[in-house]
Amino acid sequence: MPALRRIAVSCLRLPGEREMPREDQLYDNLEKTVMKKLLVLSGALLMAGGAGAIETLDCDWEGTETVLGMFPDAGLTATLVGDPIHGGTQSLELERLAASTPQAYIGFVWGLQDGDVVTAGYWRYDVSPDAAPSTRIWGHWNDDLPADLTGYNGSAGGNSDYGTGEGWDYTEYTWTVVDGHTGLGIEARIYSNPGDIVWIDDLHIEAPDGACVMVPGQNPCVGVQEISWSKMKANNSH
Ligand SMILES: [Ca+2]
Repeated sequence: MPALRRIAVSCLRLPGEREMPREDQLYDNLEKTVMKKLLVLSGALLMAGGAGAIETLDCDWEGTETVLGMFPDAGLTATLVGDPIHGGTQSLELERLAASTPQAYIGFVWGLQDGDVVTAGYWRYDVSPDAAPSTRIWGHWNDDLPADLTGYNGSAGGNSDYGTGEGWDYTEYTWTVVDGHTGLGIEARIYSNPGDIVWIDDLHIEAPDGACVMVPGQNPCVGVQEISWSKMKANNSH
């Protein structure tokens, strides 16, 4: 039990008591070598952790922006209201106008690659258990982001749960990027009939470090917001 013996000797020896015996010196050197290797290993693990880091962006609808777009055009109305609210003083009210399921675009993430993981969720207010109105979080691929907010490269799936219908509940979904897609559009869908109204609040998005995330009123990717807004307006005008 050399390690135990080493510790015992170390604890018993007083400073300046005597020269360290040769055997103890060997153990001491070995200890230092092991510690150095552990430090290098932990540094490597930290760097690996850094590569897997995430960035987050939230939208609480406390400003003036509502949604980033929609499908189909004029398929819904999006309004900031003071009741009901999950947090702050405003939430987003979505009213379904279209017969086919309208999708409010509430977030965009781009700069993605295969294997990347994006998680998004929001609070929804629903007081009709097992019946419409309801909202679900869904996603679609848009590989033309950020230039074209209306781009569509297929459904990315979403959370099929309609919620409990007993007030506020949090719904979320995690997408894993496949098939070379580079951008994801995050939607709030409204079910099931024209005139149905739902409320959502406190959107939270988690994306891989280095990806760009955009929500209503916020686009930290410098210089992109104006291009995107003007492009969206151009697309919505025809
Ligand atoms: Ca709010």
